[in-house]
Amino acid sequence: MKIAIGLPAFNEEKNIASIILQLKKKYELIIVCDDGSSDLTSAISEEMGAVVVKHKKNLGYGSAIRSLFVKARELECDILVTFDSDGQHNVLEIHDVIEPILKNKADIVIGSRFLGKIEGNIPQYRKLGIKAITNLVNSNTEKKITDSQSGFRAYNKIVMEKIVPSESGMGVSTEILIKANKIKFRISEVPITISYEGNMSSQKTLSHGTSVILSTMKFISIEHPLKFYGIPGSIFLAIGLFFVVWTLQEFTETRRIITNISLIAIGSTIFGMLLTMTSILLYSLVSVVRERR
Ligand SMILES: Nc1nc2c(ncn2[C@@H]2O[C@H](COP(=O)(O)OP(=O)(O)O)[C@@H](O)[C@H]2O)c(=O)[nH]1
Ligand SMILES: [Mg+2]
Repeated sequence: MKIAIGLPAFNEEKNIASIILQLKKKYELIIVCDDGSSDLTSAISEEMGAVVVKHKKNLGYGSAIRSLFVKARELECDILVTFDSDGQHNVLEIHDVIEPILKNKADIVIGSRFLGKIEGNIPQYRKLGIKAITNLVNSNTEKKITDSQSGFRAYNKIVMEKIVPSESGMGVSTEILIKANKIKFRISEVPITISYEGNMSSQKTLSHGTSVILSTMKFISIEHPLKFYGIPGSIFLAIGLFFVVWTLQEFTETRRIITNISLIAIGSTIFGMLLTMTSILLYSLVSVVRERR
């Protein structure tokens, strides 16, 4: 089994050397994706014997994951482990994360922070955000998981061949899970410890969170357009219809049109029609695209 450890890295000159040093003791192949860092991240990584994929500009975490997939495939790896390069993960736990794949019990393994131990303080809002996103993902996948946002994961060869990540940002983590669910890949979780000691967590939590939620909704809406747009569409149409009938009834009785009620009738009907049309259009579009693949 050829195992690659893939490190997405953006300006990690402070941490990357010690991580590669620890990794090198156990794993031969380390792939670093330097995502347009302005510091010595790639120089240090090359010096320490890692394979380095460089992006000229900062393209985002998802683009880095994609480049790691491409490189690992090119090097014909059997397993790719993605591992954060900021020192929050524990090298000794890679063993646990790849084990289900080695035993052929899973295709994707997620190292879950919520099954394991959290060292230091994970900000509360952040925890809530991760849980909310995970619930959103779970509502659309068969396998229920606890940590959809963990960057510590292992993928087997078939996953690397079948899934091409397209999200450039942090949304990639949910994108992969939603796509994996569709192809019926086996996903399992193992506990990992995560360190929030020191200032290791990124500052951009709110914009990260929003972009992850938006991209998750995008993938879910593409997977289930009828459910996602069709059901709300029908609800608005039903409400619209109810108010239309009400308006007409009032009109026949009093010969007057009550503005509020008729406005709700019109608004809700139009909105319902838009949503219903969106669901049908998207459904047909997705079917056509699928047939062509
Ligand atoms: N390629 C790439 N990696 C990034 C970017 N931002 C963060 N990372 C890496 O992704 C990993 C996790 O990022 P981090 O900001 O620590 O997320 P957190 O652990 O969820 O707070 C680290 O290894 C970072 O170096 C980015 O813009 N591009
Ligand atoms: Mg981090």
